[in-house]
Amino acid sequence: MAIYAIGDVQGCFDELQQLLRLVAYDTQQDELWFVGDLVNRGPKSLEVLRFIKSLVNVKIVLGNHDLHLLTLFHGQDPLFKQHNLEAVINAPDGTELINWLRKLPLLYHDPDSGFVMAHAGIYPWWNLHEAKSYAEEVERVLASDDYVEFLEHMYGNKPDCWSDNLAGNERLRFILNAFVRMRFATQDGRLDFDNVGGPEQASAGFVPWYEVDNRPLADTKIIFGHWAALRGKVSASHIYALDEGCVWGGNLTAMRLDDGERFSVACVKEL
Ligand SMILES: [Mn+2]
Repeated sequence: MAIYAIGDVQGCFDELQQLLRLVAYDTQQDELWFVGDLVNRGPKSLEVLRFIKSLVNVKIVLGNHDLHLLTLFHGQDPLFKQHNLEAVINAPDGTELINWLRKLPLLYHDPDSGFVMAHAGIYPWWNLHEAKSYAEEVERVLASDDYVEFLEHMYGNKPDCWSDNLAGNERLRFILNAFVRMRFATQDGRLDFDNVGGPEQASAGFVPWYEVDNRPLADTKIIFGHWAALRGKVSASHIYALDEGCVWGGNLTAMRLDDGERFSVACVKEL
């Protein structure tokens, strides 16, 4: 049995199938992990959702594009105009897919392998216990019957710094943003939600979140996606970036957790 962690699929269904053939994926024996952003931008989001939902041995965390889909499905304007998710929104099994999606976690920790997975990473000042407990606060709301009301308050770049005193929607928004949108942080706790560039484009005073000093999780193996500009390359130890930007003409990548070997397929260009 092997575990393969797979980067942001973003609707790249054909590349996902190619990748699974490349690793000789065995549905019975192997386990797949997905770092989130299953949908949007790529051509086959509906096929990706149906396929991943059908898997038995699978662990998934939510990404920001998956959350955009929830918002769009409920007819709200997500302040994020570009999408090609109509096929999911209009699908006969759309409600079923949405109800499955919104109950997925923000954080997954596997005690056996020691790996932790979250779409954008773990806020550098949280230990594992805190990260799990804060993730659960948002997961409970998304899984609840009145989650649509929360979607209206989900968007925004403030607050950009954690405080134990945060409450209500501000608290939930910060936790969610940290798990699904984080890239750069200052050494004193602030996140930059605007800059989508690579590490060399950090604004003054900001570093990639995994380079913050004295992270409590410095010795924990963290798998994340989201940051396509990294192209899978991070120099920090125990940090595994899996988004190699398939949807931007890069690769879709899987990492075998047992030995760290990476497998990639190139983006299929639509003619
Ligand atoms: Mn993302």
